[in-house]
Amino acid sequence: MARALITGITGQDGLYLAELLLGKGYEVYGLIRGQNNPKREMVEATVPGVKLLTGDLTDFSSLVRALNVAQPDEVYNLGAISFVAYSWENASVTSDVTGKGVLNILEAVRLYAGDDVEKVRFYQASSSEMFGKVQEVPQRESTLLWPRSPYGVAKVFGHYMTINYRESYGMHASSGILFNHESPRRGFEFVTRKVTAAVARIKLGLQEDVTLGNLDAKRDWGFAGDYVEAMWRMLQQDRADDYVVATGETHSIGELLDIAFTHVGIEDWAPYVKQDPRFMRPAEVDLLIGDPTKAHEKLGWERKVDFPGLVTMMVENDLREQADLAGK
Ligand code: NAP
Ligand code: G4F
Repeated sequence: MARALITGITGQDGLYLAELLLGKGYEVYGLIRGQNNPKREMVEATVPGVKLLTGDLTDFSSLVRALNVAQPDEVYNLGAISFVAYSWENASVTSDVTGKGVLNILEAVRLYAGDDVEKVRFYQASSSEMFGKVQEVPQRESTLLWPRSPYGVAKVFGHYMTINYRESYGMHASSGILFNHESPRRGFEFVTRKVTAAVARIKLGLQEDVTLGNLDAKRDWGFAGDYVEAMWRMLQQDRADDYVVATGETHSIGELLDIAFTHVGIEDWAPYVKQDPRFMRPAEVDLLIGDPTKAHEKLGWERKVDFPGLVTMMVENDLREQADLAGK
């Protein structure tokens, strides 16, 4: 039975990846941080087969201990401070976790594997946020990186460190440059979930409007359940490599609002949407669109859920969830 260790098990991708690996018969370990993490119960209820180990990406010895217990064939490093807006106000801790945390786990894996350098296959959760002030449209694996946020800068460090461990030590270390991916498990701080939860609450009469930041931003949005499949496929290749995972389409916040509001029968969303500079960023990534050709050709990966399907899936989930919460 193959064994895997996932950091970031309490997050959106950690849960989908754990479900995928459990379904394939893996023994799955998840790293959970903090002395009484409030998400522990949710993880135990959602993916009951996962064995939880305590540890933190900033604590090297906790990673070594987790590796010794889990004895994994595959390590998926999904743990990070992942909210871009937060990273300006918390740049130092973002660098420690999202950047240096990658070095910590790479080094822990290298020491754990010893002479048998390919004993463990490693996945790093890199991000389209690394493209920042985009130098090419669409963005591909070779596009020059120009991050625009402390989060993006930390991800660039982790990305190049992963490549460096592959080239220096021969580690089977791959980096997935994933474009935005969303789901009913997305955190409420991200714009898609903020919108779908608000639309559901407006429809149910629980909220009057929603306040957003930059409505001109465009993203290449896919479904998280599709994207974890690409992570797993990367680690099944004979050679480690880097891959862009994206839909190849870009959509604006306006299109997101159109689909979400229309789905609950509201054609004109303007009266329900306010703007506040509070949600604007000091520097913005305006146009993200990925070229997933390499992932299609080498991994045989294809997305299954399109943008309208994703948004309506999230609105439907939030209608149920918000009605339950309100006792309706
Ligand atoms: P997420 O829902 O925000 O989950 C982040 C995870 O990291 C959580 O489990 C969190 O644990 C954990 N974490 C935070 N600080 C940690 C620390 N010091 N040590 C260990 N774990 C820590 O993120 P996601 O959407 O699932 O994304 C997974 C990964 O892919 C992240 O690295 C993210 O940056 C990257 N990524 C995401 C996207 C996207 O669109 N979703 C796109 C490209 C790349 P707690 O719950 O305890 O805070
Ligand atoms: O949903 P977002 O916060 O996602 P963002 O910044 O693109 O980051 C996500 O995707 C990255 C991949 O490129 C990941 F690496 C990262 O970990 C994370 O998962 O914001 C999307 C866009 C931005 O342009 C933002 O300015 O939406 C715009 N936006 C407009 N109003 C808003 C809001 N974003 C948020 N969070 N909240 C708003 O009210």
